Amino acid sequence: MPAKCALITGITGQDGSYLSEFLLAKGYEIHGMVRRVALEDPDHRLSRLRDIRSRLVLHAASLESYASIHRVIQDVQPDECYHLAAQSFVSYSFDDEFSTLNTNINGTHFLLAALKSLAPQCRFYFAGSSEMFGQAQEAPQHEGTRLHPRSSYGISKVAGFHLTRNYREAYGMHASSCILFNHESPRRGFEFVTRKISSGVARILAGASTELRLGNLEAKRDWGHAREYVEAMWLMLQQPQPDDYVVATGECHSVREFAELAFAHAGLDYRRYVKPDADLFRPAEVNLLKGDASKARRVLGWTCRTRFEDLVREMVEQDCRALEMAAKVR
Ligand code: G4F
Repeated sequence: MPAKCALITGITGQDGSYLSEFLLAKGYEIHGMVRRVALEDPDHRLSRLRDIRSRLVLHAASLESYASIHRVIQDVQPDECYHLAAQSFVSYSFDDEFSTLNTNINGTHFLLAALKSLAPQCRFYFAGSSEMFGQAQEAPQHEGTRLHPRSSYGISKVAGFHLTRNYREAYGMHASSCILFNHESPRRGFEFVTRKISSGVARILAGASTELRLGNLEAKRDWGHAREYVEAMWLMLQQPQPDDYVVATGECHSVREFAELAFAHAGLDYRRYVKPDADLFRPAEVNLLKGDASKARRVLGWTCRTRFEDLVREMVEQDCRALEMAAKVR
């Protein structure tokens, strides 16, 4: 049987790199859509793919250009398409609502429309987000919880979620969405709070920094390990019927707890180093996200395995190691 062919948007990111490794191990032929600048600056922009770069086929395209997406889909003719690319930093979406909405909504729409006309049998995955729940009326949140996004990022994900469902219902496409709660790893971007904290601890331990400025310490998130979340993406596309699934750990912790554990792991008291910074608060905060992944467990057989404490430790250790400080980590 010929290898299945997967197209991944956002392949250069945390999830894209884990998903690529997972699919390569399953014998997939993998194509990735990347921005042209990434191909011109591979050391920096393709760093997460360094070890597997020679086994991937990368295509230059932009989420803002239907023509470029159309060309890639025509050339690749994928069996499965994993749409991970987005402007994904919630804070930035307050600074530039227009580009967040344009890129995220149009990108998803362009992909769905191109697949519908060029590869209608292709199975499509959309990376939805728990930010779609926003100001949720209940906890834990599940597939039926009312959506109340609190940022243009959240709104763009709601639009992508509805577009995906509509292509499924209107055109019979195998199009599914995951509602992913926060998922982290040592490959997380430095702008997100978990990596900001783990790398901040490493810098303080190395003497390269004396403090860490953070915004809302009381926000609570459901943090899992990204390596496990990409398994759910694949499982969804192996189902006979397309559908939507929450993927989460079901546990939630505050930013303060994350910081306390991360500093404690390095033998430090976070209260000495973490400085509150009002400028880092968001105009509209999502206070508590906690997911109910029972449908994913029941239908997909998906489970999360990494405990919160182990996730924090792994991130701190990797960042310390990167600064050659591993020996000092307890
Ligand atoms: O790490 P964050 O920036 O992630 P956020 O906003 O929850 O979004 C992430 O998870 C979503 C899934 O739920 C994804 F869809 C999205 O793409 C992204 O991956 O912030 C987490 C919390 C927030 O409440 C924020 O206000 O941490 C709080 N926080 C406090 N101080 C901070 C900081 N966040 C950041 N980035 N930087 C701070 O200094």
